[in-house]
Amino acid sequence: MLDKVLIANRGEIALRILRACKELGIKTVAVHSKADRELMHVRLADEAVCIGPASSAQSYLNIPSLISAAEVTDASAIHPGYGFLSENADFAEQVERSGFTFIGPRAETIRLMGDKVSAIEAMKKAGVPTVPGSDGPLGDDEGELLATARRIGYPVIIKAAAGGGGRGMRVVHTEAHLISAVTVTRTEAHSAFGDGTVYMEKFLEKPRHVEVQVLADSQGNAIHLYDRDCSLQRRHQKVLEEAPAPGLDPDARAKVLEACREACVEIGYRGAGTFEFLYEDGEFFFIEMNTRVQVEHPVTEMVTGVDIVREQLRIASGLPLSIRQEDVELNGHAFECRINAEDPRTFMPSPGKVTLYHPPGGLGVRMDSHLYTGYTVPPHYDSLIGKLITWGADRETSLTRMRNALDELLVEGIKTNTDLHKDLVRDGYFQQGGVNIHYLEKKLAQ
Ligand code: MV4
Repeated sequence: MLDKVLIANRGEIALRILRACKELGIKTVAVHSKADRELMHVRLADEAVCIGPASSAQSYLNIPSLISAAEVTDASAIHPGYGFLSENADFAEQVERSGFTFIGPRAETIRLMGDKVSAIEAMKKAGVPTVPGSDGPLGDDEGELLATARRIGYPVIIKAAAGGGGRGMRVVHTEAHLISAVTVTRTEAHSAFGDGTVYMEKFLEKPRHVEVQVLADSQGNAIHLYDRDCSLQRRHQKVLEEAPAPGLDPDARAKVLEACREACVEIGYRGAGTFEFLYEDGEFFFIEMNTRVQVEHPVTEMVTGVDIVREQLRIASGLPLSIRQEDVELNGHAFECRINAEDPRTFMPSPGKVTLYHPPGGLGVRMDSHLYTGYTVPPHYDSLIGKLITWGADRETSLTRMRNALDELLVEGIKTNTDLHKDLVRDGYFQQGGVNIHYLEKKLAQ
């Protein structure tokens, strides 16, 4: 087992990783910016190193600082968490070249999935269903572009290969707008990502966002941990997630879960990963793969009993997965509400001092948060201050627990989106299950 892990992140996920390390008897190093001295995991870690000023670019994204911190503390591995450098192949490579273990997939796998065109190609080859689209990157020939779009059928969407997570996309409804859309998306992609490669897909108008959690060890074993529905989002930021995804077509679901598992084996995947799909009219369409632990991983943990961060640490230690696919049992239903420090009307970040923090409790209630009364939420980072997760034997029980837990949650001194969640968990359409990716923004517009 790894001896000492440096946690290259902050906030709730740093605390989540610290807890998993402690359970496994792994020593911990917290790294923090000057603005993050008061973080809960910094207090709880065996060692703490200040890695730079408040700005992320000079601290949590500063590769030389992080590697120096690993050197001075003699850490054996680095856990990147989510966001920041978690999907940066160069970082993974430099960590490994400096003699540390990167807790995640191989750098080449991160690179393969970071390029959406190569990710789709790899998945197609491995038998994962993809969106009808261009076979690879788009060229410059206008006649070919028009022919490709005509074959796919309008509407189509032009996406940047280096994009993902909603960045660098453009929907085209008619032939008249195709060429300019390709040109503009290409130019934007070039300036935003330094890579003007673009591709084309059929634009699905009312899909759900359904994703599949996987784990793979370095012995060539891979398992899936079923699915999550993350359709409730605003501006590509997920708001409320659940596991399993409700009301999926059973046959299509069984096939896609097994296809994801097999794809992991085929591409030699290692670590935790997520296959992102659009789900429409009973069909799954792969769009992207995430090579990190995700914010919403707890809902999967609650319905499978598998500790995903613990498995990441075991895999990085060279140990096999602690569970076989036949032994993964889906049990009950879980929801996660992302609690953000933000203005409920404008969604602008609302940092400041927390004058009272009272987390909810009880059976089937989990609060993953670094908050405490007296903590000051700094203005420099993401506004996520906690994740409220509930479990129940069925969806309705889990949702009832979430309603009650939200009523118990007290965060005073700063503005939060708790009222939005209280409204959502009482929304009739949401209660039925299976709303599409546009539902929340439509509801908010009313
Ligand atoms: C799409 C799509 C419809 N058709 N691709 C946005 C984020 C990025 N991961 C992919 N996205 C989309 N790709 C095709 N072919 C609609 C979206 C999309 C979306 C997807 C998932 C969750 C929320 C979304 C919100 C708007 C658009």
